Amino acid sequence: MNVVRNAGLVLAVAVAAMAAPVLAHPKLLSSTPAADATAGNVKEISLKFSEALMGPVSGADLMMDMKGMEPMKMTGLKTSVGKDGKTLVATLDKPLPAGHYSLNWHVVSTDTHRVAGKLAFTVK
Ligand SMILES: [Cu+2]
Repeated sequence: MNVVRNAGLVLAVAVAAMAAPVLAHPKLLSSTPAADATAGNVKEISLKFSEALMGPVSGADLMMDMKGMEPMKMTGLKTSVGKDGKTLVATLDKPLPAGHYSLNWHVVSTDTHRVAGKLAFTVK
């Protein structure tokens, strides 16, 4: 009886230990511009995450979306990790022209977990 009960306890502890790192997946907390927002004079896009990021393997592509056309990749985008270590910052040489955009981002947290997503916004 005791052996069976202890085996169950050991298993429960092992499952809890395995589940713990999942909590450390980088989660997007907020962004500027915000998702689906309309903004003016956008020269920088920042995404704040819940975990510290590894800069060299985190990045993003900015696409301009036009009706009836393939999304056009915007050139000159540079990405880096902000001073807080948890913000992905994408900067442009000059403010974006008016239009609809999608930022396809990917980040790797310091626990090596990779998460990707898409941020859509409009520039007026
Ligand atoms: Cu993780």
